[in-house]
Amino acid sequence: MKQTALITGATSGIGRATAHEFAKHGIRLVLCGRRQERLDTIQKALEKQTEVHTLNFDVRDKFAVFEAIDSLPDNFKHIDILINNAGNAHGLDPIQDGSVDDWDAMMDINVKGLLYVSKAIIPQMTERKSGHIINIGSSAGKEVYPKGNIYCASKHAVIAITDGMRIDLNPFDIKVTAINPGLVETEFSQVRFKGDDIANNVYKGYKALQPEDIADIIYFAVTRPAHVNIADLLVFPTAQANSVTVKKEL
Ligand code: NDP
Ligand code: 8X3
Repeated sequence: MKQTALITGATSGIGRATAHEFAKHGIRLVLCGRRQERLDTIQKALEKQTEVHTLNFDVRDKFAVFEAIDSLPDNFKHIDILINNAGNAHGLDPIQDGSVDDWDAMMDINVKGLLYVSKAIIPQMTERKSGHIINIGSSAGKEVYPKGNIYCASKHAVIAITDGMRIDLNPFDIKVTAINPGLVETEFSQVRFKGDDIANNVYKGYKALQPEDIADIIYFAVTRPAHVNIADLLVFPTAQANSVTVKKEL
């Protein structure tokens, strides 16, 4: 039977690449994000390959999350695969100089937003005793790097939540996976540095992961046999050994 995937943060980067990868394989798509124009463009491109429905909401707004997911038409309501991908870093500052607004954004989007979307989807999965939840964590959820403080905390929380989900959803045969990338060339640094030129240098001098590399891994994870769950995966570009060790040729 045709599967349906709901992807948050589908307007850019890893989420958009995953939408393209899933569409190639005929997976029905519910694409979420705040930028409607982009959702429309992606929908138009992918509708040649699969059925696509878009939802426009801010994951920080719990009422909007529940309302949007509740509004899904019958042929998109049954979600087999949830990709909790929406998220970003906001700022890169020592803790003593950090902006409270940046901290709020990271905890509200990366942690609480992921929880709201999960809360809206999990009941149908437990009822059916099936489903696959993939949370996009980060290498920043495995180690803390200088000035990474709250972003790293939010991604450590994503990994803890993923582990907790896997335990609590174990009686329901629901797979739960964390995929934790290192440096991926997306709009991530544009958002982190708020459009500052620094963002243009983050991926220079080495070959960073591309969003398609992560999409490929996500597709691999969702196509394992029923008895196989990729629980937790850390993936770096070859040039990266950890958060602060990157072989650059500038
Ligand atoms: P992008 O900035 O390219 O994409 C982020 C996506 O998240 C966009 O589609 C954006 O959509 C969505 N988003 C952001 N804020 C909200 C919000 N408040 N409500 C709804 N959607 C939101 O970055 P990436 O593709 O790199 O990031 C995707 C995930 O991967 C994030 O969780 C990030 O932390 C993680 N990650 C990224 C790495 C990297 O190096 N790039 C490495 C490790 C993990 P819109 O603005 O339209 O709402
Ligand atoms: C994104 C990778 O190293 O900027 O999660 O935190 S990093």
